[in-house]
Amino acid sequence: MTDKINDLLRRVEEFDPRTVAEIEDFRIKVLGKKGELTALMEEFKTVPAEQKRELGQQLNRLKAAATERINALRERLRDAEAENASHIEDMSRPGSAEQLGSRHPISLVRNQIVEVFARLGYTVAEGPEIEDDWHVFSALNFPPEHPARDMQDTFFIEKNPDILLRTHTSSIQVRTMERQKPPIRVICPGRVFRNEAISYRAHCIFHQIEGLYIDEGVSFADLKQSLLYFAKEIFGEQAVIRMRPSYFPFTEPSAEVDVSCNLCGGKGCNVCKGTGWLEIMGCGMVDPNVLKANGIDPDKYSGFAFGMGVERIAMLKYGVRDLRLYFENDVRFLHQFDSAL
Ligand code: 2U9
Repeated sequence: MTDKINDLLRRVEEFDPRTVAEIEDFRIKVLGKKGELTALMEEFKTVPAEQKRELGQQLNRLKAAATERINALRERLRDAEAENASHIEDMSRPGSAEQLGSRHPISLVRNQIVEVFARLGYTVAEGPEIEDDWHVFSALNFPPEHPARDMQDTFFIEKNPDILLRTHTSSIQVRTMERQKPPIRVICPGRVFRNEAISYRAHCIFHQIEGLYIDEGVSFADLKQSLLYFAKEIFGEQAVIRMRPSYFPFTEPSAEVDVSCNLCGGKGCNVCKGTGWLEIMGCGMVDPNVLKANGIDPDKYSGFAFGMGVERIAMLKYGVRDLRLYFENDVRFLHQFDSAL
């Protein structure tokens, strides 16, 4: 009987099927109800008691080896057959296109704005989103009772009200002045946080780009010409700008900047609310108090600064009516900007 067991074991080990069906035939022939192993089991019942232990172990080993080999062969062939099947499918079928991602419109516009100022000699600076009172308010000439310092407007860290989420990227310029002597020419993009109700025109998180230029003899005319260049680069050669007097704690004099409405060419439409102008940013000459607070002599140096919301510029450039679309990340919205730039 040992010879029969060894013979079957050898055939199991040498079994080399080409198809899954061949394996199934072999399985039935060896392990099936009328198979060779079942026959050996029957024969085992008739062997003398003193041989039972040894032959029983041999039969168990044979059964385990046959089951294991059949399962392993079946798995290997199934994988191979599945692979072959996919190769012999309709060869003329078009391939499946890779789903390409696209840059977020806010990144596109941010990069474009940064590039415009890079051409004017500005370098990019970045800074922390979690800031302290000095870099966001005090160094920028905000009086102690200014409303921006209020819990209503700014996210403070509860345990330490000196720590807060920056409400503007001006803190980056303050940090630049700590590191660098004039001439300074930096462009500062980043996320900012304000405690505001979310609507079609406001969000508690948005993106700003601010610029700062400090040197001897920097004038308001330099500011005006730089911003006109910016407007033409972003909104087109036909764009013109106008400035309206305004107020910010960190600049004096200060102005709000409008660009001529792209849609109606300045005639007046529903986007520009009949005025022919769209507000794009704020700016001004850096307040001497700010220069002084940051260790720069206001009698020797002067400078200008400007700030804009990237979402707003992107809305005006692409005619997006609801700012919340930028945060929802619906691919049907995002993919429209694939080839926009
Ligand atoms: C320093 C000195 C001056 C940055 C400036 C503005 C005007 C401005 C707003 C536009 C829309 C912010 O996103 S917004 O809400 N910004 O109007 N920002 S001047 O002035 C600075 C910055 C840093 C040291």
